[in-house]
Amino acid sequence: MAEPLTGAQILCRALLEEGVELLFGYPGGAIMPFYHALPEYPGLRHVLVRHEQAAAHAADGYARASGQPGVCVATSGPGATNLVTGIATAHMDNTPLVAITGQVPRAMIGRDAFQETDIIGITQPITKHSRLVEDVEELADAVHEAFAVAREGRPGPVLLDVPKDVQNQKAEWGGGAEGRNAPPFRGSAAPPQLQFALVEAARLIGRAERPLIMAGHGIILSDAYAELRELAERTGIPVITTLLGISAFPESHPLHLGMPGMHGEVHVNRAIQQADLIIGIGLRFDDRVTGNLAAFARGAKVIHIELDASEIGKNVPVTVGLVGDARAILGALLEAVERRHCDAWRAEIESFVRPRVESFKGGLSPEGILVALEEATAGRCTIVSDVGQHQMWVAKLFRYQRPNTHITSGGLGTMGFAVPAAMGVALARPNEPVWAISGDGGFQMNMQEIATMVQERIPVKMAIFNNGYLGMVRQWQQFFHGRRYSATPIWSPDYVRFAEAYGIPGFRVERADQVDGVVRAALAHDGPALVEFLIEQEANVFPMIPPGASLSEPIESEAVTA
Ligand SMILES: Cc1ncc(C[n+]2csc(CCOP(=O)(O)OP(=O)(O)O)c2C)c(N)n1
Repeated sequence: MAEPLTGAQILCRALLEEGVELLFGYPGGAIMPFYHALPEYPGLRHVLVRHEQAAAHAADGYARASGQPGVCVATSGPGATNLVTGIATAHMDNTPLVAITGQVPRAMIGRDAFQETDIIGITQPITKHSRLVEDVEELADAVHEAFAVAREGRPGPVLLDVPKDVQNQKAEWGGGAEGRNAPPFRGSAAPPQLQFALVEAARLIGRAERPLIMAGHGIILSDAYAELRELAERTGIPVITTLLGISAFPESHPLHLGMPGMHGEVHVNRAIQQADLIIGIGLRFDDRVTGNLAAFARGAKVIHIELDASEIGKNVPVTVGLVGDARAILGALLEAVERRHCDAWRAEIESFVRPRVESFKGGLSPEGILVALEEATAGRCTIVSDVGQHQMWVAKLFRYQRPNTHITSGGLGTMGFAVPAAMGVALARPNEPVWAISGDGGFQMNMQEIATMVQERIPVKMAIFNNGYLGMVRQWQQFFHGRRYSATPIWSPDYVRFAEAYGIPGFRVERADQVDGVVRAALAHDGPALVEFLIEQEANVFPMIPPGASLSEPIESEAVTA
């Protein structure tokens, strides 16, 4: 006979049935029954964060690194609203996430009860689905539905709002979520009706003189590395990786070109502008990639491979749209594509390459730091970056060789993401170092999470690129606001003493000759460690496409503002 359980117990069991092992959360009044039940389920490890935003980012990092949905938990009202930035971040970058919030008891909903917010209403535009669980009888199914929706198709966040009295309500446990543990991030195989489009795409690929592949996050989400590589090698077509596509293709490969868009390399953007065919795979051609749309790749036909049909033709006109899972579509496309090469076109692109503009006048350069990191780890690490100038340096200067080893908030551009997300990544990847690289601004947004790392023994290595400014905004002020540095100089605490206060090693690096030793010392420490790099204050990220300009109009040096 089925045993009666409380809603809270049913919630825990349903999570276990979904294969959940890890939750990031923070308790409070409306979620207390759930926290009361939790110790009865030791298979569910709970990581107590210091701010609910960090719970959502940590769950996001865990999901991106493991391929399994991340789970975060918060109480009603302020706990739930603190999750919002993390949920929106996951939504923009298609991370499967299940957020569970406590809600005031059903009878009090709509009465402005203590800590009541309409979190369903708030999160509807930033989730795939948000659901108020109105009765304990619905709870197990609601959990299974949440995981299915978070995983299926284009992944994303789902929120379950569970009133406190539903958590206390009793019901008989029926269990049984058979068949719901579907493998993550997989689409279905290309259906036969795509055949015509595949033939047309293969014909365009065979005939193009200046073709390019633009690989986005979809390659990582669908695990299509091998297929992408095969397509590139069979055709000789150079591969561009977008910010979220970084690490979808080995950077040492002779066909890898680099990153496109606002801070993309000049030769990459020029190649786009001269291309006669762009094969876009698992990307949405967002404005940071295309620059001024009207002037984007005017001479190119576009083949767009995308899981989400609504993306096809949303931003750029598409000649052939192939809707489906990138891996399945590429597999089918490979059957139709013939071997060719693109030697003349590659030589032409090679002639576009410019020497890297270093805006460092002898100070500590990000390039030196990232090279040291690469050497000290032999490339075996995952890097989680925050948002700003350092994010662009981390994207462009580390040579990613292994799949899915670069993690960042690409779509929402959420400062404060790196430190908590890296906790989730480190728990998903216990056998390799995980570095969170932040600016001095973004680091201060979630640096409280060091306490979580210490309490939970999460060995994240944290690097702060300290330039004393909200650097990326300062750069825009320098170029587009006549150097009026309004609200961008930012004070920091003494990070070495700050680390000490948390009982972790802290290092300050001021000169290039200290970099290597400190990086190795931080890596050698068995636990979290903090390294502050004092980089040049007014260094800029080049090249830069001014807002509204086309990819053909890069700013390549300081000369413009001199
Ligand atoms: C939560 C949030 N607030 C504001 C911004 C706008 N913003 C983008 S980059 C940036 C500056 C980042 O400064 P810092 O963290 O010091 O990194 P740096 O650019 O100096 O490398 C700001 C304020 C943002 N992206 N996210």
